Amino acid sequence: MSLVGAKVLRKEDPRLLTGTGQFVDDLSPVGCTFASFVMSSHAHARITAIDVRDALAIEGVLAVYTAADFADFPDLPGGLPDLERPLLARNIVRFVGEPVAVVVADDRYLAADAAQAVIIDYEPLPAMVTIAQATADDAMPLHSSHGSNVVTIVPMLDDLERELDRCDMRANLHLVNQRCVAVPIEPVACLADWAPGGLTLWATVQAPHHLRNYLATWLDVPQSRCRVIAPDVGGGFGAKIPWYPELFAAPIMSKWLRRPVKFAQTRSEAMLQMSPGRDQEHDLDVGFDRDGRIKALRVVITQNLGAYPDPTGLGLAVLTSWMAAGAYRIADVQTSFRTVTTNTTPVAAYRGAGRPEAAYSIERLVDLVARRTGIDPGEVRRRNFIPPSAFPYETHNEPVVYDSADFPAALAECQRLMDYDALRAEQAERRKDPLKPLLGIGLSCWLEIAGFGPNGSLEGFGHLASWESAQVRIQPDGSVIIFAGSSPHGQGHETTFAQIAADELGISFDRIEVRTGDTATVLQGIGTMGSRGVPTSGSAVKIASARVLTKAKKIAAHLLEASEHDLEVSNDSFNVRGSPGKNVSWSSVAWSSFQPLTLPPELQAGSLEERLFHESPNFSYPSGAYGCVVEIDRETGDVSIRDMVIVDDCGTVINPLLAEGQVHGGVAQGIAQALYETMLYEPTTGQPITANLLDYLVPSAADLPDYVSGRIVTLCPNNPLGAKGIGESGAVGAPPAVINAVVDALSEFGVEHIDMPATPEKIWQLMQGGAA
Ligand code: MCN
Repeated sequence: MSLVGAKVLRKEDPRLLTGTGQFVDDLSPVGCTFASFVMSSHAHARITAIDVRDALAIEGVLAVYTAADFADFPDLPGGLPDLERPLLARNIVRFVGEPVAVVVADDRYLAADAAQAVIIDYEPLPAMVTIAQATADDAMPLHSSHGSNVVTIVPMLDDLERELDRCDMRANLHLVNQRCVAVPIEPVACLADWAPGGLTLWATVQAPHHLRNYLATWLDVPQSRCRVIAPDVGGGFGAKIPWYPELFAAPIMSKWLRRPVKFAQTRSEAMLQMSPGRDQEHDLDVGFDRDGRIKALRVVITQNLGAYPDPTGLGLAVLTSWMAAGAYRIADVQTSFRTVTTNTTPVAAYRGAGRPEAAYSIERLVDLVARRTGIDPGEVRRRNFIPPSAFPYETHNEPVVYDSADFPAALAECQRLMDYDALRAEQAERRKDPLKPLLGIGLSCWLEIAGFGPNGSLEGFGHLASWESAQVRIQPDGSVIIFAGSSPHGQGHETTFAQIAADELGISFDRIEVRTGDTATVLQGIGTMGSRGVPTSGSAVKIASARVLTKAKKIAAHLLEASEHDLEVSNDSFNVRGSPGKNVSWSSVAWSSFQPLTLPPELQAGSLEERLFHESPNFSYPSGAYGCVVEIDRETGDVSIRDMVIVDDCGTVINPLLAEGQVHGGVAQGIAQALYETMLYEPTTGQPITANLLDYLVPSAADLPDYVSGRIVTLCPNNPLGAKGIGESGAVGAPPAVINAVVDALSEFGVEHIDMPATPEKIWQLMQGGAA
């Protein structure tokens, strides 16, 4: 039986569910010290004095450092010239939470107390937290050497006015895709141990090799003496790709103090320091005919980057502009974008990273077209879909060629599962009774770009390369170790990659172990982001396993005195086809592979091992159709989701249990963005308003509905698995489905749009006739 496609339970769960996983903060080597960073309390201010004397006087405090102590080290690598992020703020602080000083003490509580005793004098400067403030004519540049808060501008080639005007109708929308924070269960943590043999850094990162490569250069040590380990990592959602100052400061402090230095962010610190995502504004114009056919689309994107441009933050608007037209064939599409610095935490990738923003805008626009033409939203989608026969489909942007999809089939399946027509009939009935809650039905036929793999796809996001590596090694007893370059933080790679290898090698799943995340054992790797684990690392595992099997068959054939072409492999052994009982076990073949006297002449000892770098010719483009049914309380504006139907297409599914889990998590985050979460700043002081989990509303399981899942499969032609990524799908597809449902419910009040999160207060105001 094939394991690819089977609901295999996760290998990693027994250790994680019994508390025997190993996270950074579980490690406490002898002599371990703790670092606590003093955070800026101002959004924008000049530092006029720092007094560390009281902090240093506390017993158990080993050192207090400020920017002056790190003067010999460059700013964090990967930044833009003139806009680099310093390790600790130098002269000016640019967001609340920016590290200004660091205390190292014998114990974490002492360190935290001593951090409070560091006295910093500030001279406040004007704070700019919104795009409008930062781009105002009289706005003070955050980085005087750059001279403007606008960092990059990519203009459109044509303003499309003629094409928009030629249409029967046109509409425009200004959409805000609000700032959300990632809130992984485990905040950022690191433990640096600079021993005589070199540096070991355990860190909560999604791309350990990437960090190792830059950290070694930055520290001016050979990579062989700089080991980065990502042990068990409790989620990241993109926010553990960026480099944080703590990851660079801890190794230096360990070297200076000759002791291990640990930093483990508190939740309050994480809310201020971990990079948030989204924070885009879109000005959208759409031209369409009376029959609902969309002819022209203009998308103007502005990205709030926060105080320092992060390499992944800079890439977000690129991805949004690539995916602007979504699942639709639109003759004329033009996009432009600019990126802007503000006095807020630096923005970076957050689950979906640029694609949820695109999906939200196009799916809101399609609903607006439906509304203006009076045609059902499902029907408008059907009339505009790229037909299945048009794939591979070249989009308005040259590098973006959609691989495969069947949008009409996904929508039909979604509507079937929702019982769409019955819902519309129920809605019509419901509207006759003003005492009943409002009923809203929302659709989202989303499409995203995943499987970051083709050359050039990650190079723009902080000088990463785009290949991914796998090394498959058969041990002398026939068990297997796979070293995978993609380092997980909750996705279940140990299980997924073992399933792929088990099928390819014919070795039992239980005899295959997957190792990740340690630069000393996994020779090279890129990382887990852009839903690339399965399409890139998974493909590498498959190809490497196949190559190992080819060699193993030669050994088996030699031992059996048979032709390798007559061998089939199953149940941990090689069997001669048509000769029952003539077989040799995998473990015998493995043992032979280390015994030169038993090998065929063309093979040497230890040859059952393959290491390869897989490069994909193109991305994968997962898609799906989501349907949401909401009820809204007429008195309070409270929204409850009655049904959430999710139909995904990720090509070949490796493990339906895990794939569904991925989607459930992503949909939860999508619902959270639509209804609950927003990172708000006070506009004049730049003080964060929602910087703790009382004010920042992460929903609990009780706030979320049960999901009804469906699936269609269009294979990805760009990798040998036929698989598309699925890790971000839910976060891409859910927000428009939910908001379309909320707007649909409110349509009887003439409402055409509501910004996320659709809080009861906003909804209530709209029901009273307030502005959208
Ligand atoms: N899978 C599958 N079949 C496919 C694709 C995926 O069965 N065709 C399953 C596999 O079990 C695989 C998992 O889904 O291990 C995710 O695979 P993939 O879509 O390739 O994504 P990555 O492994 O590259 O994971 C990255 C992606 C991203 S970008 C974010 S953000 C994210 C996510 O995955 N953050 C997560 N999922 C997360 N899950 C958890 N628990 N925590 C996070 O922080």
